[in-house]
Amino acid sequence: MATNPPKLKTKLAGNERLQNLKNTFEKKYGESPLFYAYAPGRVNLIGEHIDYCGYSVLPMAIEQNILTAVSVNSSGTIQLANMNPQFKDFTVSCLEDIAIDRDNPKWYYYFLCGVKAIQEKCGITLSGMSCVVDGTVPPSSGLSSSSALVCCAGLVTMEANQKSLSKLVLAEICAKCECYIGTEGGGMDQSISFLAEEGTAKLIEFQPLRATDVKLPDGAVFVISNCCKEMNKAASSHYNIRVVECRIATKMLAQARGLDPSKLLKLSEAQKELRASLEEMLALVDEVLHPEPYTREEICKVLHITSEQFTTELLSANTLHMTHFKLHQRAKHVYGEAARVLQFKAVCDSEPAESVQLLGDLMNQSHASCRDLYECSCPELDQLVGICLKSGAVGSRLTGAGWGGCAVSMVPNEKVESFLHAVREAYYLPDPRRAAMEKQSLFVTKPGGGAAVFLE
Ligand code: ADP
Ligand code: NG1
Repeated sequence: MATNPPKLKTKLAGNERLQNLKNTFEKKYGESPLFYAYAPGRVNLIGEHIDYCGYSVLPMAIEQNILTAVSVNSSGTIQLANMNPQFKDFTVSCLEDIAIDRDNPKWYYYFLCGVKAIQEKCGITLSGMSCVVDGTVPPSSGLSSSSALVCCAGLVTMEANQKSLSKLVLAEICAKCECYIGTEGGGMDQSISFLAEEGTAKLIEFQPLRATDVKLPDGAVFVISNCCKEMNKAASSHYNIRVVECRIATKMLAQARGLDPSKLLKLSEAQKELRASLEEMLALVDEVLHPEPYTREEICKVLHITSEQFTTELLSANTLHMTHFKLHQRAKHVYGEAARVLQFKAVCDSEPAESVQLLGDLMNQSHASCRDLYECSCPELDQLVGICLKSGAVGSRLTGAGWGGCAVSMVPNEKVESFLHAVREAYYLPDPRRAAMEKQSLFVTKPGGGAAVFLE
């Protein structure tokens, strides 16, 4: 259904975070906020690094979010401030096109991605705004702080300019606009940030974008644990390298089966064109792609393209340096992970007696695939996942982009207390830096609601 994000009445009394935000806003701008908006972060339960290949994913929104207080004015500028002093103030003209510097991914450029989404969609001259942002999603930790910020900014800009867009449209345009920061993301994070509903995880499908409820089993909870190593996607090329490898693998599979590779970009498109099952695609990968890394020369030869075409058509700005490409391993992960998402959903739907164990097994297989085939884990995450499993989790895996950030574990209800205690003892307390971060790094999470506007 094409519904808009909700507008809720809220009381400031008793809400310390909103009250603090309001006080800071008033001190800074000498007026009261007109409204507030928030957008949640998310934890992806299964389906890693497959959204940009066109495959469905299974996230849920978390309680941590980006919250913004806003007033509207005729200054011709957008003024941005942040409750966290690490994120410096920024002012930009809203009468011109919004420029985003992808070589320098400062926090306000993420906000401006959301602003730009509305400017482009509605084709309007934007109103001036004053904003103060307050975030509780740990940055660069796989819980989607960047997209929560982009989505919150999109919602703020829509509301400030009195436009009306559905959650689906907002999710689509924010996903497209976050790419201006330089990462070629797939749209999972923006979709769940707008389409989440309290109490349920969602299967997110793409083209067309759709979100379906997934009822999680009653016998277990999901626990997030941060390995305390950050990985900023836009400031590194890890993420886009994987996007590029998947794009090239698509073309190599297409070429081997007599399809026109120039027309296909995503591994799901190759599957669709070949009318094959995921199992058949896995067999095709084994048959067609070799496990040794491919060189540029070999790929150009197979695809009958020049080195210049290779650079302009296949690479992105921050992957121009790449010389070797692991196509077999990446494609194996993607088709295998896409199948695991469908199996996870099927178990949740059919609720067999051994649901928790079956889901845990799928999560463990997902982590192994991310670690060994997709190589998006890191020693800290592997250590943490190992500790979580030893501490009573039935399944544990990295969540989000990886190379740092968080793991998500499925823990039977009766073991939660002993699990938290054991992980604290084994992973956090022995290291003073981790110990200092433990409170915000290890917590039980439940499916939360999506982005909303608040009025006092
Ligand atoms: P994630 O996996 O959390 O989405 P990214 O590395 O993609 O991580 O993005 C993190 C960036 O998002 C930060 O470096 C910062 O620029 C921005 N960001 C995250 N949280 C906030 C916040 N509360 N306020 C301002 N900017 C934020
Ligand atoms: P995080 O971990 O939030 O940075 C990123 C991508 C997702 C998805 C996951 C891996 C963006 C904004 N987010 O999420 O689209 O590909 O990695 O599954 O690029």
